[in-house]
Amino acid sequence: MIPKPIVKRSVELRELINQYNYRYYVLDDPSVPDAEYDRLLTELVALEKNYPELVTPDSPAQRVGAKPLDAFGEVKHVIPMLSLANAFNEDEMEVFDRRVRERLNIDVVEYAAETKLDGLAISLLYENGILTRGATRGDGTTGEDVTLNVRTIKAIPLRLMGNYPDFIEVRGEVYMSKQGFSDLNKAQKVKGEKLFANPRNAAAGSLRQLDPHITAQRPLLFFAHGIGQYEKAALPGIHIEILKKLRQWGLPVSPKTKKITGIKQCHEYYQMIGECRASLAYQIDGVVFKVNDLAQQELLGFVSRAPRWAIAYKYPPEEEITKVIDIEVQVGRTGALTPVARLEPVFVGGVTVTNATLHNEDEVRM
Ligand code: 5U1
Repeated sequence: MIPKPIVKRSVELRELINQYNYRYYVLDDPSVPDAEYDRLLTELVALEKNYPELVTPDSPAQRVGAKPLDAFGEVKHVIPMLSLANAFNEDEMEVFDRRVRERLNIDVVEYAAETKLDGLAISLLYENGILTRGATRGDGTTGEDVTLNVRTIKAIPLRLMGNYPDFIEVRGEVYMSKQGFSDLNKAQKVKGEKLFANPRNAAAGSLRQLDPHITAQRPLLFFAHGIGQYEKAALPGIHIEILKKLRQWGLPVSPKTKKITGIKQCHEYYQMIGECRASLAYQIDGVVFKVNDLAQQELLGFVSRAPRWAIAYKYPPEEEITKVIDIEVQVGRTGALTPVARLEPVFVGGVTVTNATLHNEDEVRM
């Protein structure tokens, strides 16, 4: 028999740690210093080590612990994970809005406006409030089972809070902040290990590790932006309201998400996010507009693996000016010669760039 005060303390610790996680990752409003959080987690790990009967799979002390896998299993997405059609300028955005209005036979469309993170699409399954599966998008129909790795991401709750439905599939993006990426590359350099080209590659490479202990050391974050399978009766019929629910259940949702009306507000949102893009803690490559009403989404349907009710309005790549200090010629394994420019370090898109492969002689000469 485990002494009652020990059981009580373990329950208390789990609740406190989950609450602190919520404040940190969902509300972006930390309520305790990191050292205090670490102290409580260490205490819980020790309790669960001394009394293994106390262990519950959703305990915050059980995020890491699994042995490395030989390979990832396959996951079939019951509802395919779609991609998004793109707009690259105002005209293309207006064509999208006009088509939506025409198909729905309405004058003005209400949209949910979101930032488009440059991360890795992921599906999270919660059964009776417990995270039971995490899967990558893969080809949209079949992804990889990365449950053990997803469990190590502190921003992803192992147990939902409040009045959650019995069954829900949450979809979103696993990503790395610009700072997390820079710190990771510094640490990789010190260890003499491979550097990542950008935060997206770093997030993807970290989530696809066969050893969850490695994933656990990587600064991965998560934003939810939608749902897959769900019980219809359990959720509101408005996308923005669903995101509010996800947030209440403990899932991080981008604070930039906004309800807007009509194409003029689409342009204003695009402009507003564009102006603060460089100062965001994470990389985005555009904004996403989704028809807010789920019944209207259903009427609009899909075309070639992309919904007709959503569009990604892309920003041009971030640009900076720097000086070429030198050009070296690298010899590949096959003997191919590649000129590489050594650059005066320049900070662009959250990354310090020091080298550039020179693929196109015409552009280099300009
Ligand atoms: N914010 C956001 N990103 N993103 C990517 N929402 C969102 N929705 C997506 C994708 C691929 O797809 C659904 C519209 C199907």
